[in-house]
Amino acid sequence: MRGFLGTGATLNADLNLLVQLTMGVALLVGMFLARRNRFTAHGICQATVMLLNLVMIGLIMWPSFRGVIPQLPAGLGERYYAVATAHAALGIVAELLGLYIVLVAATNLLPQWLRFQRWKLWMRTELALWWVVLLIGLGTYYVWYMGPQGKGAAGAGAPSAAYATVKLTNFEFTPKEASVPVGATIEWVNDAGRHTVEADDGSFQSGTLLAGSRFEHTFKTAGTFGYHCGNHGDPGGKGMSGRIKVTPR
Ligand code: HEM
Ligand SMILES: [Cu+2]
Repeated sequence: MRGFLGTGATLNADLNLLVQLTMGVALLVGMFLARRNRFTAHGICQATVMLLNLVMIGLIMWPSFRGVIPQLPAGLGERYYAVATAHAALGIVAELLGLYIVLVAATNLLPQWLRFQRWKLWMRTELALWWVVLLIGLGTYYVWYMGPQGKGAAGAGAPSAAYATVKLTNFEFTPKEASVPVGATIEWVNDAGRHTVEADDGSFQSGTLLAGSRFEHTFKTAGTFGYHCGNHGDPGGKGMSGRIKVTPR
């Protein structure tokens, strides 16, 4: 689904953006709680953020990053892949370090030699690293959805290049051929009938779409992707079929 911030990003990306900003602020609030010696509240606050972020990584960020992995390391010369990779790599470190600190501070699970004593050093390092990751995350959002290619023709009511719609009407895909930059999401909207959207190479597949249903796929690789309706078309542009041209950034 299209997001609510008007940038052409997906709903997941917009949700993640808001939750991440809230959690970043929550960690700062948690730091002030510690300064005021309210250590229980501090611990609950910081641990909640660490655990909630595990959910955000599992549900949104890791699935999204999986689309980037096939482009590595060749794609690292491009901003689109480089910024996401730097973010993900540091993000993994920040999350693991955070969980480790929670383990040491809130449980007795770790043996003595795995426990640290210098609380301030560890927690300050984690907070700084977290904010670096957060900022690179904002950078990822900018490059993916708001940069020169991200926003595309948005503004004048035209579909943004980052998010385009193909309609299924009259046993046809309209437009039959769409051209979008890497990272764009195509949403197929079925007006009538029972159809499917299936990549000729099997890389995406909608299942049966009834009237009014939608399906979307994000293209993270450049190339031309033929697709067809499993009920009324065949691979290779036969019958009810279409093509998405994904251009490099
Ligand atoms: C401290 C931990 C982390 C923080 C604070 C954080 C923060 C953010 C923020 C603010 C965004 C921008 C919103 C968005 O585009 O969804 C973002 C996006 C993203 N993050 Fe993270 N992140 C963290 C960890 C990770 C990890 C561990 C991975 C992957 C292994 C990851 C992969 C991604 C990807 C791929 C995106 C783009 C998602 C999309 O727009 O589809 N992040 N992150
Ligand atoms: Cu069909």
